[in-house]
Amino acid sequence: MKTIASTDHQLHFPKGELSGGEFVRPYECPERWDYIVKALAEGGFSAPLAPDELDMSAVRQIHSGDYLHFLNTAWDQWEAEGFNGEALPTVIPARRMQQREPSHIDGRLGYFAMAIETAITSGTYAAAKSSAACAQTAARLLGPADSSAFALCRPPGHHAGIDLYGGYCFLNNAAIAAQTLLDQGASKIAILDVDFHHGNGTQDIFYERNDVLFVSLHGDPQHAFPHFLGYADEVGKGIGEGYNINYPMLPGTPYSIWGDALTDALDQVNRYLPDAVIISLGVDTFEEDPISFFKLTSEDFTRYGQAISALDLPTLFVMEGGYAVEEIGINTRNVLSGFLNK
Ligand code: OKP
Ligand code: ZN
Repeated sequence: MKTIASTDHQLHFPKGELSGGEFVRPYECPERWDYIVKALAEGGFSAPLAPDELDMSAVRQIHSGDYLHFLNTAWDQWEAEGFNGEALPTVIPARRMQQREPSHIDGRLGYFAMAIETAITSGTYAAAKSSAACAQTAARLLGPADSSAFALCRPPGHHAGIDLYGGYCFLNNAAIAAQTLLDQGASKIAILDVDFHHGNGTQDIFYERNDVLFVSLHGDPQHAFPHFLGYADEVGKGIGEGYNINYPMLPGTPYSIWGDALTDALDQVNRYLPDAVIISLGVDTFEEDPISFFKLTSEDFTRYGQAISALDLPTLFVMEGGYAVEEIGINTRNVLSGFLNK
């Protein structure tokens, strides 16, 4: 299995994340990437390949033009305003307020934010584009020679919606990969999101479409970020009805319960008869993850990698979260080795 990864991820390294009312060193940090590369090398995986240049045509089908313009200009406008810190929103268009993009950068940040912990810095958009390029290049690899691939994306993508950033995400890498496969001639793609957090962005993007099935296993939004999406009664809309499936689970969920949800989710993917499956791979379901509440062990990652391989479909793994940094490499590798049965 080839890995696509870019050192340009380093262009995004905010100093602070707003957490528990304090600025802390971001959980989503550059070393996450290093630990994964190291564990893959130690496991005998081939060295990562750099992505091709991002083709924006797939990106423009996923994200709105005003949102992409915002990402392209936010940092420069923030700097021009003379602010000293990293760009964070402070005001949000809440209920009964105007959903209209203002000119001032404070208003623009709030208009496009779905959460306010995530800073934009000078290199953020370049890093986000390199991350999306990894997913797109890996998607293009899928074919007779490569039945699976791993896109080592950083920053992650599944919280980024049509016109929303936050939860460490700016461009929805998995969605861009799915659109790339559709543009290449696939007719149906399934996205299975096993990150601890609900993939609100991916759900948003495909909610009214039936050419992408979105299935997500995650912490119940009553108890877990992103709190405002991810309930089981969100089933899709219009022609998309029936093509969105959520499995919210409670604090303390062990593999005995999570694995049953996965079995059901894999059945749903099978029934859809997709041309390929994209796994939004977050390993923050790990028992020692500092910001999550499932109880999967390192061995459980191998087990579920094996279960995914039984789909017998072209499979693209797209990296999302995982914040137990010293274990992120092992846990990620275990999923991929389980999948490859090695
Ligand atoms: C990104 B991905 C918990 C705050 C959560 C944001 C989490 C983003 C996760 N107190 N903050 O899905 O792994
Ligand atoms: Zn997550």
